[in-house]
Amino acid sequence: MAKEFEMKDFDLTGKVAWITGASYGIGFAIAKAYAKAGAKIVFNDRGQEQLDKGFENYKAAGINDVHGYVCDVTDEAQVQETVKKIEKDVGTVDILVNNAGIIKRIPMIEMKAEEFRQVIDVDLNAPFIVSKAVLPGMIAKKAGKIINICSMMSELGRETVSAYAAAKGGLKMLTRNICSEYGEYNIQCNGIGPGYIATPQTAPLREKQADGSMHPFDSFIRAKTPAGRWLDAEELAGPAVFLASEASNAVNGHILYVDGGILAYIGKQPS
Ligand code: NAP
Ligand code: GCO
Repeated sequence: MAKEFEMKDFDLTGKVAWITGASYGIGFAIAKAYAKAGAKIVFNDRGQEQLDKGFENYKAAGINDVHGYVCDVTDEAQVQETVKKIEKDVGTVDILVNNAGIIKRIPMIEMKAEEFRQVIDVDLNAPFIVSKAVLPGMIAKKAGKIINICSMMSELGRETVSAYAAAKGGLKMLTRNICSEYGEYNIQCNGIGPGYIATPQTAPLREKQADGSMHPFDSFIRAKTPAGRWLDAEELAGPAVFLASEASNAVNGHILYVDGGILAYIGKQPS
C-alpha cells in the first residue's frame, strides 16, 4: 500500500538539482522555483563571462546557495568532469533538467548540414550526454528525476525550424526511452513542452517592426493560443516542481505540455 499523499511530497529540500544552461530564460525560472522548493541549485554555461552573469542573476533573485560550472553540454569530457565536480562539491545529482538549447530559423533548403548538426548537437545529443553522465548516480541511489525541455515542435512543424523540430521530436522519444530503460531503478524521466515563452530565444519573433507595429509572428501565435498571449517562463515553475518531486513518482515517460492550450486549438477563427 503506497503511503498517503502529503503536501510535503512537493518539497525538494535536500535534493541536488542541475538545470543545464540556466543563467537566464526558462532554465533560470525553473532553477528559482526549485530553490524555493528547497533544492540545492547547480547550473552551467559555456563561458565564465555568461556564468558570472548567471551568478549575478541568482544573487539578484536572492538565491545565494547556487553552484555554477563552465561546461559546454555538447562536450562529453566536460560533462563527465562537471558531474565529478558536482558530486564532490554538492552531492549526487537527484534532479536533472536538460534545458540548454538553441534554435536556428533557416529555410531547410538554405540550411547548411553543419548548422543542422549544431542544433541536433545541443538540443538532442547533449541531453543524451548529460543524462548518461548522471544516471549512474541515480541508479546507485535508486531514485532520480530527469526532465527534458521539449517543445511544441516535439509535436508540430513549422517553416524554418527543421533541425529544431527534428531535435525536439527526438528528445520526446529519448524521454520515453530513458523512462523505459531506467524506470526499474525508481528513476522518472519526463518532458515539459512549453508553448511560446517570452525569452531571449523568441525575442526575434516579438521584435517591433520599423513602422512600430508588432512582428507578424506575434499576432500569429496569439491567434494560436487560447488565452491570446505569450506565456511567461515563470508559468513553467509549478509543472517543473511537480515533475521533480515525489508527488510525480508514478508519472514516467510523459511530456507535460505547458502551452496555454496551443496543441488543443485549431486557432482563432476570423471574426
Ligand atoms: P535561451 O533564452 O536561448 O537560453 C538558452 C540557454 O541555453 C542559455 O543559457 C544558453 O547559454 C544555454 N546554452 C546553449 N547552448 C549551450 C551549450 N552548448 N552548453 C551549455 N549551455 C548552452 O532559451 P530559452 O527560451 O530559455 O529555452 C530554454 C529551453 O527551452 C531550450 O531547450 C528551448 O529549446 C526550450 N523551449 C523554449 C521555448 C520558448 O518559447 N522560449 C519554448 C519551448 C521550449 P549561453 O548564454 O551560453 O548561450
Ligand atoms: C519558433 C520558436 C519555438 C519555441 C518553442 C515552442 O521559432 O517556433 O522558437 O520553437 O522556441 O520551441 O514550443
